[in-house]
Amino acid sequence: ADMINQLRIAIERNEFVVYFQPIVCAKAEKISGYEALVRWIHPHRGMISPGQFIPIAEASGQMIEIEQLIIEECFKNLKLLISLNPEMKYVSINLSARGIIERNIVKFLENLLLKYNLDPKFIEFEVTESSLLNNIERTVEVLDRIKEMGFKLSLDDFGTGFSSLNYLKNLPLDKVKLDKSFIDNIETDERDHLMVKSIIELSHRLGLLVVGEGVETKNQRDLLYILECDFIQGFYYGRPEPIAN
Ligand code: G
Ligand code: G
Ligand code: NA
Ligand code: MN
Repeated sequence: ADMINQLRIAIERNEFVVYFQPIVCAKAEKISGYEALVRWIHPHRGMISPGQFIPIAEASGQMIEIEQLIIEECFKNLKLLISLNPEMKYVSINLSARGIIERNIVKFLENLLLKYNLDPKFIEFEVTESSLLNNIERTVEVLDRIKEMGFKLSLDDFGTGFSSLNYLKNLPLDKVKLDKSFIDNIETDERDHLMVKSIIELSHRLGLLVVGEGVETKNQRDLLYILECDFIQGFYYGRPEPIAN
């Protein structure tokens, strides 16, 4: 209850800061885009990670408001990010299960595009398999709509949920993000290596690009490159960081 109160105050004062982690083109080794990862800067307790407060905010119904603050922050920062790095192509924003089926999400996004005069091609939304489990029909409907508006869409944490292949077939995706758990042992575990190889091949055949997540070593990067993974994200290239301005 205390946390819920503090979150309410945090929303009022917008104590949330968006950090950006680079997503790098595997071939050119240049930054292709950034994933937006939120942090709560509490006035007394300092930085609180999303793993600590998102589950509570989701349960209390506060996530929608927080998510809208985050999305607006990303729209607001986009021009600055582009000016710092003219070659970057998108900012990728996590969308929660509730956020997707929120009644006004489409209208909210339309208004923000107008307010910041932005081209939607610079924004990508990440959805996870588990966030799609309930209300799949409504979810697909909204994601189709978001895609029609010109935003990009990726499937996050791929391989950790259920019915993954079904989603690859039925969602209007541009990219698949291969979960860190597959990458961790790619050098030593033959089966993980084979899974990654097969998922990349399958994704490409379906016309989807692939991001390898949680890449921490040069060797992991090199292996993914050989397997024709399109993009690399992880501490090897950079941690999530606030924009310097
Ligand atoms: O940023 P890591 O640095 O700690 O993020 C932890 C988890 O929180 C990840 O699963 C990530 O997807 C989730 N997360 C981070 N930022 C956001 C956000 O802005 N919105 C949503 N829905 N999830 C986020
Ligand atoms: O669930 P999602 O994939 O959206 O969240 C990404 C999470 O992974 C964030 O918490 C982010 O800080 C973290 N992350 C990104 N790159 C790496 C990495 O190379 N190693 C580790 N351990 N975590 C990473
Ligand atoms: Na993500
Ligand atoms: Mn992920």
